Amino acid sequence: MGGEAKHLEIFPMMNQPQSNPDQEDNGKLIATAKAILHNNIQGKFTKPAPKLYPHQWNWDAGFIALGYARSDFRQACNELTALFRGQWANGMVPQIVFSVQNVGKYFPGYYFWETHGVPGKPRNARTSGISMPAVHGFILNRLLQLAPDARAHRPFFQRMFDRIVLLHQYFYNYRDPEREGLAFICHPWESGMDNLPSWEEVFTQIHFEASEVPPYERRDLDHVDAPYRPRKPSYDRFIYLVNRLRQQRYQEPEMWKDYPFQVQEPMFNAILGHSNEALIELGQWLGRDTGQMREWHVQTNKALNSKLWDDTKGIYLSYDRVHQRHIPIATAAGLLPLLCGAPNATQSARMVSLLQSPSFAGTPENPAWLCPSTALDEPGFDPCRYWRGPVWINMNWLMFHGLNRYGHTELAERMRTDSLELVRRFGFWEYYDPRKNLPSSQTPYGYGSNQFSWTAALTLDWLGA
Ligand code: 2M8
Repeated sequence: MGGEAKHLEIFPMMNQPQSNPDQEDNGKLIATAKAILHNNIQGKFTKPAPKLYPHQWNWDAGFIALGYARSDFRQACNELTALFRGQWANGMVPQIVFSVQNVGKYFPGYYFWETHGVPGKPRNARTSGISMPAVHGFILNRLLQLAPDARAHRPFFQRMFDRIVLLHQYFYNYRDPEREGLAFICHPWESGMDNLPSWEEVFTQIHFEASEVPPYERRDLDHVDAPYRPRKPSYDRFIYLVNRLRQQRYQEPEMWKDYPFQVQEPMFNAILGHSNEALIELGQWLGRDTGQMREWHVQTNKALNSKLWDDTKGIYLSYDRVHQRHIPIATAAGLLPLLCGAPNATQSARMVSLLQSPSFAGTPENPAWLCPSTALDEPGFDPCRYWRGPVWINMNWLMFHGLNRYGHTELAERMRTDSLELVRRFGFWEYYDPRKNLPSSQTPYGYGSNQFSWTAALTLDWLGA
């Protein structure tokens, strides 16, 4: 049986009719997407972008693995293997595993993080000192479904399963001190959605002297214009937090005692929850005891609802556990508990109507591509600035699966077609302007890095290539 036919069995949603007039166009998209991934390969792993991100990033590696799953399964496995070389003894998988070849090309680089010699950090990998969303469980499960010969790859799946369980143990042991079922993030970079207006709300509560921000020089602005990237005050705060962590030599749990940024975020926990479910399935296949994962899964879903659901807005919100307050900002991340099955039918219906409302979909006069990262009517919304409003393909991909899970297949399909249309019209950008009606002279539409790896990889996954 060919790879394509097998794929159609597993993902019936993606079964495209033969007469699709976009077939030829899809062929070009597929070829370009594959070339992008190929060009971004750096030894054993694939960089997120040619220049802006010259190392291996944590959740990028997961999405990127899917881009290889059908055409080069070995490379798909390499991506995860390379990332987990950076796993710390306590289970933490770092946000970045640095490539020795690209020293000095990204800030903050390995030396800035000062993780060298930190107890528990692997000696043979250069890493940052924080983590990222735990996509690896459900990525591994999809790889199992797509493996050309799953039994032959059983040792890989076994190894990765153990590593991922260790990562989940880390989140539940070190990032959930009250044993609520919700892991906290300690830095906006851990959310993957670095510049959400939500983080500003937390930052207004954190006070520090200018002298507590070590001197630094940004490299991102060498590649991307300033209006599309975080502003200086945000960057100062990012660096202030890194400095706090490195001063503590990353020693958990002691360092959390008076650490000011501890946020329970819905997407981060929904991803963890969805990966719990995947680990249960994988564990069954491997003949492992999955009791612990079942407990995690139930508890996380419960806590998402009891603590992060906002019944007035009809969306999940982040909770700042240091300042003990919810952050009342609607973001795409607040819809993503659809992914792990947390919402009940009423909650999911409310989120679906919010997603179709002017808050996310715009109005007939000013329609939007789905899905803006920050709701269009939030004061912090900015259509061009990183995570403040632009559409991200990985968020859409997650949302697509969440919506399908709840039977909202039409809306899921819109998430997919909007994404593919953005890529087709404007190229493989890191993020896209959500406004549909802009005159083409007014904006480049796509922002950040072009030839962006996860945009290419998830396009391939959606097209079954
Ligand atoms: C962006 O984050 C990095 C820091 O981790 C940066 O801006 O320098 C985010 O979009 C993040 O989600 C992504 O993983 C990373 C690499 O693509 O870039």
